[in-house]
Amino acid sequence: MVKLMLALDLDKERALKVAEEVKDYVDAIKVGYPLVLSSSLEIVKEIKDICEKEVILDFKVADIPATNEKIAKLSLRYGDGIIVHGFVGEDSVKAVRDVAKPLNKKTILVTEMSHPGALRFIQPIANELAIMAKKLELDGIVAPSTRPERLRELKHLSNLPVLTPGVGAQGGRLEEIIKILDENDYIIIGRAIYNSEDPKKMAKYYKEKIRALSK
Ligand code: U5P
Repeated sequence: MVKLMLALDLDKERALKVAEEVKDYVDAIKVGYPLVLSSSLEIVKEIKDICEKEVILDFKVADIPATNEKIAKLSLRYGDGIIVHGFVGEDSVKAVRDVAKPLNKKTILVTEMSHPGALRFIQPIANELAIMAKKLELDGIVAPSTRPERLRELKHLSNLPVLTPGVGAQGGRLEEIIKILDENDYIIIGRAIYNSEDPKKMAKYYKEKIRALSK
C-alpha cells in the first residue's frame, strides 16, 4: 500500500500534539524549517519517542559540495533521510549522498516542485533531475501531486520511490495520483490534516482512502 507521510510544519508544541494524535494512521513524518527553526533538531528525537516512525528532514539542501557535506553531517545525526535540491549540480548532491549512504540514511532529490511558481524555472529541468537521481542511485525523488502526468513521468524516469506533496491544501487529488504510485511511494499531506478540526480523524480518513483506492 502507498504510504502516508505527514508534513509537520508547525511549532513544537502543536507538532508533538498532532504527532501523538495521528500516530496510528501515518507511516512517516516529514520535518522542515518551520518546526526545526521554532525548536531544534532534537525535535526529531521527541517525535520518534512518541511514534517511532521514519522521519525525513526536508531541508532542500542547495549549496556547494563542501557546505552540503557539513549540512548533511550535522543534520543526519537525526532522522532517517534528507531532501536535497539538484539544480545546484551533481557534485553537490553527491556530497550529501556520500555522507548519508554509510549512515544508512536516505538522500531524496527534489525534481519538479508542486507550486505554480515551479513551472518557470524548475519544470524545464525536472526530467534531467529525475535522471540524475537514478544515475546517482539515490533513495527517492520528490515530485508533484498537483500535476499527475508530471508525477507519472518523473517516477518513470527516475525509477525510484517517490515522495509526492500537493494533495489537499494545494489542490492535488488523491484519486488522480494513487494509480500512479506503488507501495514504495509516499503521499505527503500537511495542512489538510494538521489544520483540520480533528487531525486524528482526518489522518484516518486519508489512510482509509489510500487503502480503498490502492485495491
Ligand atoms: N513540499 C511541497 N512541494 C514541493 C516540495 C515540498 O509542498 O514541491 C512540502 C511543503 O514544504 C510542505 C509539504 O512541507 O510538502 C506539503 O504540505 P501541505 O501543502 O500538504 O500543507
